[in-house]
Amino acid sequence: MRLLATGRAVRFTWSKRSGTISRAKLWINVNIQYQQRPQSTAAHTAAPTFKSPVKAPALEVDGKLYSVDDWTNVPASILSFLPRKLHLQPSHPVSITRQVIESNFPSPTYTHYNHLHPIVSVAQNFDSLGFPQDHPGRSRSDTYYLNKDTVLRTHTSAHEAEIFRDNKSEGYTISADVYRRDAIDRSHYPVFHQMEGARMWDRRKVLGGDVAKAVWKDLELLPKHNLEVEDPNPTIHPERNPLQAEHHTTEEAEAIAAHLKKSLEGVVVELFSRARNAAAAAGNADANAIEPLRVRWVEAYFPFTSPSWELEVFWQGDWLEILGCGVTKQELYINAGVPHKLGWAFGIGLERVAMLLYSIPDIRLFWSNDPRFLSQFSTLEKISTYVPFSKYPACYKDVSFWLRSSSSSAGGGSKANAQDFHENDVMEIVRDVGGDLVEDVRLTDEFTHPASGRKSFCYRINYRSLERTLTNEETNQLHDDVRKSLVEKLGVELR
Ligand code: FA5
Ligand code: MG
Repeated sequence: MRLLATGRAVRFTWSKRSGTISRAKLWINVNIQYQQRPQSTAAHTAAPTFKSPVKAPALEVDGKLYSVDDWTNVPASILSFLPRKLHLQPSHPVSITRQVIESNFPSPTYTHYNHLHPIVSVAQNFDSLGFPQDHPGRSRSDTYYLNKDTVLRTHTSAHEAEIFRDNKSEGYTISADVYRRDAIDRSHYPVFHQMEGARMWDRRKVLGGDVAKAVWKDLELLPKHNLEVEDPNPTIHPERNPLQAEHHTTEEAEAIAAHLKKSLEGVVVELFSRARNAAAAAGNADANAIEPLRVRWVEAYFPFTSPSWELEVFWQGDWLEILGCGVTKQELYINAGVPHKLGWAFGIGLERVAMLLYSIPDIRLFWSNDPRFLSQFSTLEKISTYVPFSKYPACYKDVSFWLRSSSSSAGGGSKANAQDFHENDVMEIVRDVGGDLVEDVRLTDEFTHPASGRKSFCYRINYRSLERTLTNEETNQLHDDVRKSLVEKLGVELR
């Protein structure tokens, strides 16, 4: 869930427990080389190694120093994910999924970039893509900042501009880890992997300068499929999904959109036929569970494409969004010094696709080092339905609290009141205390006191380990710690 932050949050009381540090101690040097996550997916409380003070307040990551300021909000627990790089781990489902998708975008038309560093500038992540200054994605409630100019990339699109500028091939894919402050549930995780893809055509190089014709010709070369995809909307809609009329003709946008959609539908067909063949080869009744495959295009908005779409797949009774895409904004090519190019781009969530491909029920599993999970995956030729090793019992616990009223926070400034409260702050506190022992967190009640105007929230936390049964004492202790942390960090009053 991404909400618009209405106030500037200035919260710095990070807990020792999660390995983060208070504002007074920001000279601390976090050397994440020593912060591999623990062997299990259990509570995610890897402590950073604190080294001797450096002169200026700074954070050290991968041997590089980042100055710390009012924008810094990245906990050490999140930095500890940087070395994992699941998309490069042999036999990991995220890596196998990457390779299956890459095979649909072959070289030399497409160059594959898989080693781009996750720490990028605000300019790369947002400015280069035309994000407006007030876009909610820029807020500290949605994005992990190392400092005001530097973030953990929130998407692989952060590298688009530099690769357009590099101008090496007609297309590319970028696979990488990305980071977002987000909801907690089975399909959302603060670290996940995306693959970006892009394809462009050069006005000066296509036959007779006819881009639309060249694109249709290339489309004919794509593998045919007979998947029926629901696509009820017109390619271009003047208000909802406009043509970049000053740069493209309708024919050009139509051709690029058709090539884009056909390419991505080809990916879906490829993934599902592999999954179905695997299930059938194993004589598995689940082969039928994969059919009928329902897929649909919906209109979308991104600051760097127009028109834009998302592709959704019907999964476990609901529509699951797997990718966003569109016709690349011409300004990106112009700013990258290749104004004569035009084309499409997409960004796909690799975990989301891997969950569909292998029937993996919970996104936390990807981070597991449990051999009962990892041993089930081998190569892209041998895809098989994931067999859960067990389903351990859930334990639901509620926490209700009042936000501080605006008047009581006046002067304090650092605690949540109704203006600057953001749900992602609750999510991060729960994540910091409970780590992967939390399956999901849901808002179950919201209430405004009629007389005082104070706001109250109730969240239901589902504690469930993927690897063992939690004891009562353990869940009680975790929940108690969550409650304390909410009071300490958000200044809420428990009910
Ligand atoms: C983007 O990130 C755009 N950069 C995609 C794009 C690229 C659009 C190029 C146009 C051109 P979005 O925020 O929707 O878009 O994320 C893309 C995909 O990442 C989603 O469809 C989903 O599959 C995956 N995703 C998003 N948030 C999470 C999360 N918290 N956990 C796991 N997967 C996620
Ligand atoms: Mg989206």
